[in-house]
Amino acid sequence: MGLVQSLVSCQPPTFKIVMMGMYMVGKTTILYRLKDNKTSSLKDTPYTNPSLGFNVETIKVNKSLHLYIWDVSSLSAITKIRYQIFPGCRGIIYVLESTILEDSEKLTETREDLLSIVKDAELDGQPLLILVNKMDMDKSSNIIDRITTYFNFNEMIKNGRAWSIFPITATTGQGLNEAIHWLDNQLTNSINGTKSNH
Ligand SMILES: Nc1nc2c(ncn2[C@@H]2O[C@H](COP(=O)(O)OP(=O)(O)OP(=O)(O)O)[C@@H](O)[C@H]2O)c(=O)[nH]1
Ligand SMILES: [Mg+2]
Repeated sequence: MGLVQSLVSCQPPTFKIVMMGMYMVGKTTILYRLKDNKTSSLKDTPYTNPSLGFNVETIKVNKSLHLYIWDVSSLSAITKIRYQIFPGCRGIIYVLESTILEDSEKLTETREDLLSIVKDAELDGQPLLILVNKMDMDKSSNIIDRITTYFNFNEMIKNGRAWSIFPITATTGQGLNEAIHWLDNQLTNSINGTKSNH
């Protein structure tokens, strides 16, 4: 729903968001955790299968903002079909695992994937929320700093794009509210015409 239609219908604006990341990092778990909005409840862990295409859900963040999140299968990066859904997107969620620094193959693939996303003209300037998922599996300290340093996000994400990185555990919902709150702020600022960085 566009902004003008939202104002006319008194419905909150709904922003199309694309969520991407390598295979099995937890994208679909995040989507259904957000949809159910059941945080800190281990027994309600969403059940997922490897996604073949897209999963799409409307997430009612609050009374003034809804997100229409496209969970894009990692396979779609290989088949290039994900580019078809980029038009009209207003924000990006990129998911990594807390254990990524231990997997050199995934590190290389992730760097290439992220670079292609930040260079994509259709997604130019859109806020980028980086989620480091599976924090329950993290055995090290300062993993967010170490991942940020490894990828050199400050250098990689240029052109004044707002970005931020949050630790989460999708199975429990830990950290998700804070992360989505950051995205909510970016999108609300874009409606109000103000711009903030991370
Ligand atoms: N330990 C742990 N496991 C998780 C977490 N989030 C997701 N998982 C598990 O990781 C596996 C993959 O999760 P999915 O949500 O299907 O991952 P995906 O990124 O959608 O995978 P593709 O659709 O194949 O790209 C599942 O077994 C999840 O239960 C988490 O925070 N901690
Ligand atoms: Mg999936």
